[in-house]
Amino acid sequence: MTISQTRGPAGWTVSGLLAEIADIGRDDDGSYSRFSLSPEDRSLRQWFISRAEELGLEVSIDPDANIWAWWGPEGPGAVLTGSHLDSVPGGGAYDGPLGVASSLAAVARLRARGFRPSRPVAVVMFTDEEGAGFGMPCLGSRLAAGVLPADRALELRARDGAPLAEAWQDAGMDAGMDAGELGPVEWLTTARCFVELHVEQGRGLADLDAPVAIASAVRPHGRWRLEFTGQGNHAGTTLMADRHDPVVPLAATVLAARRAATETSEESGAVATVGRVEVVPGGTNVIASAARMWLDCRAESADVVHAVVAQVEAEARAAAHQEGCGFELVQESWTPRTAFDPELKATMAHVLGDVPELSTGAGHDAAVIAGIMPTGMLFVRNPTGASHTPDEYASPADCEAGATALATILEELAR
Ligand code: HGY
Ligand code: MN
Ligand code: MN
Repeated sequence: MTISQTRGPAGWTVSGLLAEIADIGRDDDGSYSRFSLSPEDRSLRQWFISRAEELGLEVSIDPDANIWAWWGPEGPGAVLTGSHLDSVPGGGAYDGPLGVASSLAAVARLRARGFRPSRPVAVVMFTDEEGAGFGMPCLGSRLAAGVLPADRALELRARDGAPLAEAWQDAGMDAGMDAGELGPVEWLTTARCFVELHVEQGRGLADLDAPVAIASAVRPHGRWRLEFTGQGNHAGTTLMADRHDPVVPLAATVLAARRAATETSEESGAVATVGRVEVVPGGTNVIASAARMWLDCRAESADVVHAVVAQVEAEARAAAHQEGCGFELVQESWTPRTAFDPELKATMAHVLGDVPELSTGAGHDAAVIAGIMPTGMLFVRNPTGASHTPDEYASPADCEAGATALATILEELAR
């Protein structure tokens, strides 16, 4: 069955594909919450599998719950493309899905024009790139690349507290996902390369007035959990002098993070964010017994990230001590600075002609996969420059320009 019998190449527009999933996981404010292996994510996974099969691709799910759609037999020397479908809480419509939809549209174009790859091509949908499902960003790609040990992954819990293995069990996806087999995907090290298309998460292309860019590098970044423990008590009967309120050092630490990054951000590009806070037990009339916050810190250089985090940790420890509270800092994830493969970048630049090159402060599965094979990225213009918010946007014309560029690159790499 050729694709033209089902919907023809025109039916495989990026906007058309994105429109098919537009209602999945959409919140009232138009943002998206699609956490890995949640019911919303399972609907997205089914969508991806059905579209890939409609394209005549052979679908398999690896033990890390990544889904691979093969054009040609699974085998060595494969050209890989794809991205993720999961989102942050309140995220946008394009971060991840644009890459997956563009990969499907690019393969549809190549098939429609009769291209026959001389090597296997696969489109991948990676598990929990945002880490909003199980607390580890790029969970699926880190496991598949062998940079996250299976036993560390098995310690992770879903948002509802369920152990990861249980969530795998309950996901009810087709055979292949087995938490008991979590770990490196052997054939991955034999692949030729990986190219990920992604909506730009900044205004670089808008300012350059260009639809597509090639990525040069991903800046180093990491996540730390800071736990403050105190003395829970009654809000009305506990004198101020008798309190050990963990929310107080937490609040001081949020301000310390802001200060530490701002002090150096001009020259170092340092950014520090506290976007998630938990107070236990969380009663209006209850002095908390514990409070935890997550720090996301990034900069041009890893040294600066570590210096900012060290300063925040010192101030957190001092504030906790002053309030008679306990304190612990745990690093939850780290991605070193990733410069994409120069040769692959040159090939991409050669086939695309003169497109700009941009680095990014956003993390991607591509930054993980770059550790085990030549990897490149394509960015598509986002005129708002906003991301991880419903304001994230890419015009239909730019989406098509991205898919065309990706198809050209895949044809060159797989010829
Ligand atoms: O956090 C990031 O930079 C990416 O969106 N996961
Ligand atoms: Mn993201
Ligand atoms: Mn992303």
